[in-house]
Amino acid sequence: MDVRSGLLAGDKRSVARAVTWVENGDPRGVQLIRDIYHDTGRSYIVGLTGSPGAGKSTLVARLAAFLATQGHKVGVIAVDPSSPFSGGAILGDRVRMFDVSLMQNVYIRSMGTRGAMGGLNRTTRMAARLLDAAGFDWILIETVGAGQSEVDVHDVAYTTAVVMAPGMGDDIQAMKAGIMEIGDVFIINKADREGADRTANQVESILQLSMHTGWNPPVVKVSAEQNMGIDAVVAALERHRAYLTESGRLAALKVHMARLDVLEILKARLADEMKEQLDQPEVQAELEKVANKETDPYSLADAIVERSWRHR
Ligand SMILES: Nc1nc2c(ncn2[C@@H]2O[C@H](COP(=O)(O)OP(=O)(O)OP(=O)(O)O)[C@@H](O)[C@H]2O)c(=O)[nH]1
Ligand SMILES: [Mg+2]
Repeated sequence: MDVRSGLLAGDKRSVARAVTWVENGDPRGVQLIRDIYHDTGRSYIVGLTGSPGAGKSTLVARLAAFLATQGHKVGVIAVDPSSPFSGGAILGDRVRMFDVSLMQNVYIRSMGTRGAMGGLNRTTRMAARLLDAAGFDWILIETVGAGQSEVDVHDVAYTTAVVMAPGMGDDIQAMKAGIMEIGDVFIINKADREGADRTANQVESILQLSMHTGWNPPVVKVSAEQNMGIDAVVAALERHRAYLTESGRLAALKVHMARLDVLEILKARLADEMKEQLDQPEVQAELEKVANKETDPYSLADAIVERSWRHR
């Protein structure tokens, strides 16, 4: 079975190959994305972000199992920018996600910075397209918190869930405003521990102070470890999805992501084209002038851009 047919049939090994191609900037990945693009657009993409140790991986595993039990196909992308490796989960996550990854309707993939041509944002978006084509109707993306990651969750997911744990409430006031603003759903995990109510109340009161138009982010308490409250998280995600769909914001988000995809492609194309110009023999002498400070690099860049436009 070739990778394309395997992917479209939902074969996990084909999905794995395809994601690796995209991750490595392999031309076969580009061709595949072109081929399957029409078959995408059905899956719903949720980003889960939050501080290290908040319980994101545990929660993602529970969510995946819950959704799969309801008959969904669930793809999980764990983005770990600190890891140079990819294609396998980091050890801690692997242990936690091991059982769920054995479920037939669940596919788990971790992505590191290795390769990541065009950045992790783009690679993550493209990996989501592949999972989409493979029939995964829910895609869960785990990333570390705002400002700590190269991945801007808003550029890859429709609904952003911020995962917190008790005790973090004390830091909320001091937290970067960013994380409060990006959340569509706030999840207070480790509700089996003391302080979850207090944290939830703090988050709620901060949310009441901030301006919201059309959507008031809910605060949901769960215990991923004890598998409690997972249904409430799914319900909150479903409500936000309905809100995005009905308000037309989902369509706008998809255009935003399409724009980012095209921008990345254009940047790569232009970079290739300009490198070609730089390699022209006559430019060598001009580069020497820059080196000798007879001219500056901006002026030479201007000249090269102008020349390449004239040649069109
Ligand atoms: N008490 C309690 N512990 C939990 C719960 N969920 C996760 N944990 C524990 O919290 C620790 C961190 O969990 P992870 O799921 O790895 O957290 P994470 O947010 O994915 O962490 P990073 O990926 O390293 O940022 C682990 O020891 C979990 O067993 C919970 O609901 N209750
Ligand atoms: Mg994790």
